[in-house]
Amino acid sequence: MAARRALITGITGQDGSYLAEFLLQQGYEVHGMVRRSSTENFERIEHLRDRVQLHQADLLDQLSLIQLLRQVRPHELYNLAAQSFVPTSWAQPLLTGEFTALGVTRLLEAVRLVDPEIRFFQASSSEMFGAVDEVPQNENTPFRPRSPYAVAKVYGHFITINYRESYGLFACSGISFNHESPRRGKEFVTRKVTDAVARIKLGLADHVRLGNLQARRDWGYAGDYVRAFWLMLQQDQPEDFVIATGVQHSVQELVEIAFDYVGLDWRRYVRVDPALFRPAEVNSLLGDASKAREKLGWEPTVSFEELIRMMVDADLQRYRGQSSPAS
Ligand code: NAP
Ligand code: F7E
Repeated sequence: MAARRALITGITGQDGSYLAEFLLQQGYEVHGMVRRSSTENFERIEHLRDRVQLHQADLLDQLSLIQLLRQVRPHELYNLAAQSFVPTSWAQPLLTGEFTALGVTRLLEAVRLVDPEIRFFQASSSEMFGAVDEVPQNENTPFRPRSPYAVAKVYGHFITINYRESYGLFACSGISFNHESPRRGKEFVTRKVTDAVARIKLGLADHVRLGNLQARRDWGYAGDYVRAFWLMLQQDQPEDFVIATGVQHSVQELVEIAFDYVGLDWRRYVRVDPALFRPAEVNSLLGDASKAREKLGWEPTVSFEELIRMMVDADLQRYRGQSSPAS
């Protein structure tokens, strides 16, 4: 039987690289959409380069998306591409809206035009819950977004549901809480901390500047989350799911665990910088993934402590020049 074809937008990002690995293990023919840049940015998928097929297109360019779908004719399409860093969304709100909100409609329009049988996954975000009304948050919790990023994701979420309801597309939205890994971008707080811990431990830095240490998040492991994305597209009916661990920590607890792990007292190295506080903060997020557990049989496998230690170890190895290509 011919292999199923999957197309991933955002394949060069953290989740895209894990999803590509996972789908290859499942026997898929994996295609990835990449945008043109003056230098290639394929670090996270370098170890997969001979097993995935990459195609240039851009979420800003409708025709490029249509042509891409015509060329690949995927059975499953995972939309992971976005401007995903919350602080940048205040500096570039319009661009964030173009990528993260309207980009979803452009892809859905391409699906509708080229092949409405394509199963579509949209990477929605717990940031949509924002200033939360209830704890923990589930699929029915109202959205009170607090950043241009979160507002754009709310649009992406509802346009996905709208195309399901209007045109009968198999379109699903996965509302993921924060998920991290050694491949997380260094601007996000977990990786910023584990990278700094490694540099401080090795004598390459003497402090790290952070913002709000009191913010609380439900942090999981990216490798677990991409499995849930896939499971959502294997169901009989398209539905939306919260993906979360159900365990919450503060940024300060993250810092304590990471510094403790290498035997350092965080208070000597962490400086709180008011410039890193956000214009509107999301103080606390905690997910209820009961529906994913029950209907998808999905469970996270990596605890927060294991995740942070995994990331510190990978950053130490990287600075010692011992990193493996897939770390
Ligand atoms: P990421 O590491 O920032 O990756 C984003 C990807 O989007 C990159 O491959 C990037 O390509 C691509 N991209 C950005 N703009 C594009 C454009 N105009 N055209 C084509 N590609 C473009 O993000 P991630 O952490 O893997 O997250 C994946 C998705 O899940 C994102 O939509 C994010 O908003 C969402 N999400 C993430 C989390 C989380 O905790 N990680 C939680 C909830 C939702 P370049 O390499 O060229 O920059
Ligand atoms: O911030 C606080 C910051 O940037 C987490 C994205 O993947 O998850 C991510 O968004 C918390 C915030 O992630 C620093 O104020 C303190 O409260 O790691 P982050 P995020 O904003 O939660 C969601 C689910 C997504 O969808 C997004 O795409 O940590 N914090 N000090 C800091 N954050 C950063 N970045 N840097 C600091 O120095």
